[in-house]
Amino acid sequence: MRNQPPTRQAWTDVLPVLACLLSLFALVLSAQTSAPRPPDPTREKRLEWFRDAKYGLFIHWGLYAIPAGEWQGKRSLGLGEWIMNRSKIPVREYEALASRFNPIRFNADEWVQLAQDAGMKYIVITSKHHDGFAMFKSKVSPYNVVDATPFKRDVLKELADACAKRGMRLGFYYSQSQDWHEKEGAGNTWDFGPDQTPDGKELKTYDTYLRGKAEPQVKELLTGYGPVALIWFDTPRMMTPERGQRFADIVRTLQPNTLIDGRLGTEGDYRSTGDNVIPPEASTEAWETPATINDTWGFRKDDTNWKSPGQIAFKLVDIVSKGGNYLLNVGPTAEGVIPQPSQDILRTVGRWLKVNAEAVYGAGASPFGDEFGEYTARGAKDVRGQKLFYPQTEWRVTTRAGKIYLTFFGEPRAPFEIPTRAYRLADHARIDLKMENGKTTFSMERPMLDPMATVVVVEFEGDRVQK
Ligand code: FHN
Repeated sequence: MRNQPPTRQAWTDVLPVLACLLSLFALVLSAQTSAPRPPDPTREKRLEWFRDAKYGLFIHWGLYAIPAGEWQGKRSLGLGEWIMNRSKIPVREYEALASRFNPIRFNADEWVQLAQDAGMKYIVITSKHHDGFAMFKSKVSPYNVVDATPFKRDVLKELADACAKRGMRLGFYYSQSQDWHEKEGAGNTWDFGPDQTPDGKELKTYDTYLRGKAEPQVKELLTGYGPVALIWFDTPRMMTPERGQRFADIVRTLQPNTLIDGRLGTEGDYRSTGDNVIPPEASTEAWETPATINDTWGFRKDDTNWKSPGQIAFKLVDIVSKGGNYLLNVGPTAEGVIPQPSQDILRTVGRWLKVNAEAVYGAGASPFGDEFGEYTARGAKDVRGQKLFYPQTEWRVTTRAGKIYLTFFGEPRAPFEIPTRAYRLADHARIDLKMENGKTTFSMERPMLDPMATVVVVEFEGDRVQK
């Protein structure tokens, strides 16, 4: 079907069976990932806004923004927020960064405004990353932004207020398992030795940390900042289902509508893919790809490997056409500024989204799938033993009742076969159709109206055309 969606007759035939196709996709995917979940109407209700939102802003911000990828004059490789681990910085030295944290240019309203300009529908910020430092006022540990820094302002509170004022949903990233500041938390092997023996026997009294810091801090997040859209747990090391359940119970008890991501260690509300991983196929299960705009999450001064607006727009539509959400990250500086290139990229995509919103927010997944690409016919596998997938990136399909959106990222090479009544979403210009060999086709006007991505809308029930 490459470059050839079904003809008009075929579409009317195909549409009633789309639901079947989608459930087939879901079956295939769930067979590959996890067992299908039993239907849960309460979870589905909680997920309603999330399924419509599609696009969120991830913010990784903490003390690591100060060294910004360099420790004692030496470049520290890896992710900016992992510097304490990568450079094996002792707790006593790393925590001294707190006395230098004074991001006087932080302005919560501006951050929320950026997310809105970018067309993002929710924000998720690191409330505590693996370094153990809380970006909120915590009674549980003085190692927090109010009690340990000259800044003395509760970053999360300011952001929560700005979000409430502007109608933006706010969620909190919380590293429940790794806490390199705490003797009994997971991950700090350079100060406190290994977490476990090679055969898995725990060497730390991990539950002391969980019950003494992580669980009470999650309670603080759920009681002091208004409605919390979601808690984004991460890297569930040593998180048995029982331990995970304790967090889930806290969330469900304090804020039953708060979503739990897929990295708690017990079942959450939706599936989180690997970092920057976009699955090759669609799924009806709710899912989200967390992704970097350059190569790091926390700010690194040497990372300028920005993805272009075109790449971001493609990934967003690709994800939406597979039924998922895109949580795209920025890493603010130690002064509290979101790097200008990140802002420019996000706003450029935001301008595209303003005119093409209909194809994205609340849109359904592709009923087809051929356009995603294909697995290698020779059965070659990658290093993880997964079958190699060759993605196609020319166009994607999203849907809404009575409409199919064909988003083109390049000029289609051959005339594109479609049913009649098609128009460009950005300016509602009718698409000229041709009859060729008994098929209705169109050729994209060249150059494309928007070279980044041009959306063609096909309305398949004639009477409903609103042009
Ligand atoms: O270790 C973290 C990493 O620093 C970052 O927070 C990402 C975001 O998805 N999560 C972990 C790695 O998967």
